[in-house]
Amino acid sequence: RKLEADLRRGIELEQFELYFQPLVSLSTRRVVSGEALIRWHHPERGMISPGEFIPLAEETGLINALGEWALRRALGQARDWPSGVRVSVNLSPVQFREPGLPELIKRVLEETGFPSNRLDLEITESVLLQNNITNLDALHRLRALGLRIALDDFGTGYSSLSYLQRFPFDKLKIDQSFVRDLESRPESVAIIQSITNLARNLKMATTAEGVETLAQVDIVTAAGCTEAQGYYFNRPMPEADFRALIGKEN
Ligand code: G
Ligand code: G
Ligand code: MN
Ligand code: NA
Repeated sequence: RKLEADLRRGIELEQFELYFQPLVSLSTRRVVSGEALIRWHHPERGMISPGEFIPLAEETGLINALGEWALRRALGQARDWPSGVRVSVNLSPVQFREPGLPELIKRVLEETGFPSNRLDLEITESVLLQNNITNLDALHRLRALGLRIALDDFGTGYSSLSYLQRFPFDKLKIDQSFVRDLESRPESVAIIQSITNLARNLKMATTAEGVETLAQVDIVTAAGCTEAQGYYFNRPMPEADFRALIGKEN
């Protein structure tokens, strides 16, 4: 397959770039973190979004090399940000199958000199899907490095609540599907309020994802979400732009 060969070569040649999307505190309205979102500058096809190549990278195992590149790059860039701004990095469930993942992350933290207490790792529920003791152990070992763990796309998987019983996440990222129709569906408002109450009682922060309108900002703020992310505030942007944005605030 052409795309697979391209991807392999793209990783060797480092044809990737990280964009960053701000996570904004709903109490201070300041940027509290940047989520690293990978982009591929394909030599023939131009910029390709991760939705098109992350699944292939996962099928082929190339996500391990790509994920390591993204982590190293994100930490290297975020090292120069003001110390009040964290960085959020997505981890694929496939990366969790590697027994050496916690060691790898520890090594990248050491090599980049990035303080682990400013790193959030975003994982999805599928990591815990098989009630896999190894994954649970990996999560505990990651947490022991001093970083925080956020559960991404919360509410879209199955039996989400059992995960919260098994592992103390630091944050829930409420999936954008619940935010999208907040203005038209009272059920979504009730769901977001309930997730936020649950999170507060379990001492977890919450990020409302995919916030696009002021009305949505007001609803998720009233519901008690701690942070929001979405086009209303900012689209994902090149690191230089992100740096300029946080530089103005700090
Ligand atoms: O940036 P965009 O909106 O196209 O992102 C699409 C998806 O790709 C999101 O689900 C996001 O979590 C995922 N993604 C972006 N960057 C990375 C990355 O570095 N690693 C992994 N595993 N997923 C990523
Ligand atoms: O799975 P994850 O939550 O990491 O994916 C984030 C994805 O959501 C990225 O592809 C990002 O570009 C996209 N995104 C971020 N904010 C918004 C938004 O306000 N509206 C929409 N439609 N997509 C968004
Ligand atoms: Mn994410
Ligand atoms: Na998400």
